[in-house]
Formats: sequence, structure tokens, C-alpha cells
Amino acid sequence: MSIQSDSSVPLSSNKHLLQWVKKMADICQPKSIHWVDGSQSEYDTLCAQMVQSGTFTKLNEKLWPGCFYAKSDPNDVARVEDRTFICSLSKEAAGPTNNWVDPFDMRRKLKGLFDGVMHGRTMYVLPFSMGPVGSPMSEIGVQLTDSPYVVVNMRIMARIGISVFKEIDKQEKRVVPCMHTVGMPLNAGVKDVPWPCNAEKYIVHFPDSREIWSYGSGYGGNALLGKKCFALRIASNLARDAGWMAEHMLILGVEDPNGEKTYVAAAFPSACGKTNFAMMIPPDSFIQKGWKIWTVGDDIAWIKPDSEGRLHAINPEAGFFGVAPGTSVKTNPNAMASLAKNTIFTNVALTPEGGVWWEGMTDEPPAQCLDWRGQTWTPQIAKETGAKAAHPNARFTAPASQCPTIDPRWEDPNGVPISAIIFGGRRATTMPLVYQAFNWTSGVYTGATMGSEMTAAAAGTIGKVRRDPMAMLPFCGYHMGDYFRHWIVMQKRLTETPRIFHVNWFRKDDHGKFIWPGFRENMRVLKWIVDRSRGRALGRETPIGWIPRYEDIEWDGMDFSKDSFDQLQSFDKAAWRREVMDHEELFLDIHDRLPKELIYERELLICRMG
Ligand code: TSX
Ligand code: MN
Repeated sequence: MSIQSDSSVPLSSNKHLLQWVKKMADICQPKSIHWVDGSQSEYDTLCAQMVQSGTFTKLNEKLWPGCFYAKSDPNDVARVEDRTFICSLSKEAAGPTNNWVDPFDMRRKLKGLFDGVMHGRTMYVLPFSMGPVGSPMSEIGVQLTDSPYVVVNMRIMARIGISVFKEIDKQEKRVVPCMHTVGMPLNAGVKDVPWPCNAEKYIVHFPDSREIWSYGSGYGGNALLGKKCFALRIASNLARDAGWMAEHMLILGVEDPNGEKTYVAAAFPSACGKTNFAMMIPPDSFIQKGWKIWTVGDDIAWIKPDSEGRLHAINPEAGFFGVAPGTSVKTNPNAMASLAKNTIFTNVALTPEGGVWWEGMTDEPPAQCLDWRGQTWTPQIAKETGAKAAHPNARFTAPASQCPTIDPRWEDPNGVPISAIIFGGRRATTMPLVYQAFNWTSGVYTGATMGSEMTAAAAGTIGKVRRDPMAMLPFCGYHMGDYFRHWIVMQKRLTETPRIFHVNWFRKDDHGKFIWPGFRENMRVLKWIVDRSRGRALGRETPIGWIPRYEDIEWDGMDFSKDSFDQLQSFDKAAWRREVMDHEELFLDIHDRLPKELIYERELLICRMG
């Protein structure tokens, strides 16, 4: 019996699901339907089929056991924010920071695009749970997709298969329908390609009916619909309506020498080293004293008040979809261990031994390899042309369970208690290494106004601060002003309020050199954050919040002068004046729905600056 005839038998008896699958199949007209059971053998078969079709290259089993390599189409290498739509009933509800199209017009458009779009392909019925299966904090989706690449990646990134169908058959929870196609039907005479996609792309969210429709891309956040589309854009809507928070945050646990654990959640814009922070190893002097960092998640946190009014968080994901370039044994040994086996690599470089490589992985580049486009790359060619072996947005898809520091409670169905929330950004000036907001509302202001300086001249000038409130600008599925209000309102339901902090690892001196060494040494900052949250550390009041004095930081095992520390923490009044002026610009955009609290916080900040 062939796999195909097996897998065409529905794995659910849920009438709504069966009806929806039939309706969608009638529209998309796939050559077959495959109900995804989520088994290892199914995964192995799909991977083998993709090796056959040229989508996958199996890596050297001795060097990279269980690993595969894929190269995308050069025009399908990242999320497409200008093709991402929030189709709420009213344009107002989506807000000025989202692309909005009338949902009726969009449905008509999509109906045309999906008509016959899966000709000659298999439609996979892929059930997934964001969060541990059966957890009261989890949510379920079903993705219909014509991409086997998506199916195998989703098996790493989420809980999928039979156990999720069983949850659906209990009919306890609403399921979020997720339609996905690469947008390349195999009509008569059309030959398939290793990475099918379409030049036209649509990443569409219907927040009112909780639906996702994705057309034309097979890459990452465009196609693995459980991640950004569901766990952030749709979930932010679910969360607002049900009194919880869907945030673009890592979660980590700090174990102190008494064996007590303090969990924190942290939001950073891109290119700040969020995954590195989530998997950080403390300095040796800290390890010797019994400090340890545990990883719960590196990208998304779902945070809910428990019955006693304390915030608890789960990581809705089951894997890491991390940026490969820059990841090394030096910058993130735990990520390297996580991706050492059973990992899918996309758009990195392929070495002659059947291994992978990317910029920053080793000090010495390979003498020769095939770049992410499949062309010969050598260090000499790179020197002459600037060509990169790996695409800057090349990714690894690795199981979280393989992370050496994965927290014993990372799959706790009730989540972990959150004691502190950290915001951050990449700022050469103005922002100190760390400060603590005075209270929740001033912390919300801190998060709402956070930003990063652009490192590449891609979209703007180098050095200009790009505001990215709570790192949610591309991911909030409704009006940013309403989102800030939701943050402020949340505190009123809590019996314990997490402390809120802002960090900046990237301040530079007058010669353009980083003042703070970062990486493992960030543990010293994290210790102060944990100690402050537990009421066992002092600090000093400044116009922007509480900052540690030199003597409030544990310096054992590190040579860092008081002068350097003072430079790192210095409050520059002129720079902060400009900063607060800049906040005004952000607030003007969303003025009509901006909570009063944030306007007053800004006024207070101006007053304190004197
Ligand atoms: O991830 C980073 N972190 C967080 C680590 C837990 N990066 C990499 C950012 C790009 C994704 C950092 N880069 C960090 C950091 O704390 N800090 C810096 C800046 C920096 C870079 C190199 C040095 C120092 C600071 N090198 C030396 O001091 C020799
Ligand atoms: Mn992210």
C-alpha cells in the first residue's frame, strides 16, 4: 500500500473541519489530499521525496545527522511586510501602521488567486497546536498547504499531527483556518521547480473571523503560518479580546545560587541578538557560584494572568527558526548545539563535505563552497565582489528540545511566572546599558517608544532610530493605540506587576567602539534586573528611571572601570530632549487612539528632565 492512499483517509471526524477541507479542495483542486499524522516516518518520507524533487539536499550524515538543506528562489527570501494585510471590517481597527484592504474585496481577490492553484500538487491537511497539546494556554490551527517544505518545518516549529486532530475532535476550542499556497499550479506542460513560488504575494489576516490566507511564498513567516501570522497577528486579537497578551518576546529563567528561579520576558527589534540572549551562558565566575540561565523560548511569548492574578507565559512554539549568519560557538554555543542534528537549513552555504556554513560561523571560511544561490563561492571571490556565501536572512529550523539549556518547565501547560519584562534596542547613544521604569505605565511608555538604529542603509539612513513599539510594529494585528491601551489595562487585573526594564548592549564611545562587551557579560545586567525584581538590589533615581550604581553590579571576574560604567550609564540631557521630540513623531501617527496615560508619561518625563 502506498503512503498516498493511506494518508488520503481523513484523520478527523470533526464535521466542520471535513466540510472546510472539502470546500477548499474544491477551490484549489489539488491532485490529492494528505492528512498529516505528524509521525517520524511521514517526516522521513516527505524529506526523501523532497531530496528526489531537488528541493532538499541531505547533508553528510556523519557531520550533520538528520539534517537537510534547501535553497529558496532568490525572490523569496524574507517576510514581505508590504504584501502583509490586516483585513479587519473597519480600516480604523487595523490602524495606520498596518496595510488594510476591505475584507470583502480581499476575499474576492483571494478566491480568484486560489481557484485551481493546487493543480498537480498534494494538499496537506496540517493540524497544529501553538503551545503544548491540551494546555489551557494553547490554541489550535489547521493549515492547508501545497508545500511539503512547510509541513516538515512546521513539524519542528509546532506540535502537529494525530494528537492535535484528537483535540479538534473534542470540539472544545475554536480552530483557526490557515490557507497557504506557493501559488504555482502544475498545469499541463508546467515543470516543477525546487522552490515553487509566485512573484505576486499576499499574506492576509482576517482578525474578525480569525482566518489566515497566504499566497505566493514558501519562506518562513510568510508560509509557516503558526508563527508570525497566528501566534502574533491573530493571537494579538484573541489576546486583546480575552484579557491576555501575545508578545514578540523571548522567555528565559535565571536560577540563582539558592536554586530559586526568576523568569523574565524580553522584546528586542531585529538584529539585537534576541536568540543569543535567550540562550546566554553566564560568565564562569557566575557559573561557579551557581547561577544558570534556562531557555523557554526565543521569539514569542503568550502571557496570561493565572487565577491568582500573576502573569504566566508559555512559548507557543516548539522550535527555533533562527538567523544563521553570526551564529557561532562563540556567540551562541547553545544554538550551535541545538542545530547540530535534525535541523533544516535554508539559504546557507553548502560545503564540499556535505556540510553547511555561513558568515560568522567560524573564523576561517571554507576554501570553497556553493553559495545560497548554488554558485561557487570562495573567500577570494567574496573579497573581490562582496558576495555572501549565505543569504543574510538564511535560517535554521531546529527543535527546541535539543537546546542544552532548555528549561525543565518549557512545556509546562500552565506556563512559567513572569517577574520582569525587558525592552531593548540597538542604540549608539542616549540609551544607558540598563534602567528600570518607575512603574508599569512608565514601563509601557518605555516599550512603546523603543527603537533601534538602522545598521544597513536598506530602508533609511544609517544611524536613524527606527521606532518599533514592543518589537510588535510588523506583528500587531490591530491598531497600535489600542494595543498600548491593552497593555495599560492588563495591569489592573494583576495582583503582582512584573517590573519593566530597558537595556542597550550597543552604546558606543566617541571613537565608535562598543563600550560594553555584551554576550555573556550581559548576565551582570540580568542579575541586577532579577535582584531588583525580587527587591534585593539598590539603584539610583534618574529622570528616566532607576539605574544601578557601579557597586550595585556584580563585577567578579570582569575588569570594567567605574569611568567606563559611568560613560555607559550617563544621562545626556540634550540627547534625551531630541529623543522625546522623536517620540512625539511616533505618537502623532496613532494620535486618535493613543491612551492618555502615554501622553502624560511623556509630559512627566519632560518635566523631570527639567
Ligand atoms: O547578540 C548579541 N548580544 C547579546 C548576547 C547575549 N550581539 C550580536 C548582535 C547581532 C545579532 C552583540 N553585539 C552584543 C550582545 O550583547 N553586543 C554586541 C556588540 C559587540 C560586538 C563585538 C564586541 C563587543 C560588543 N567585541 C569585543 O568586545 C571584542
Ligand atoms: Mn521574531
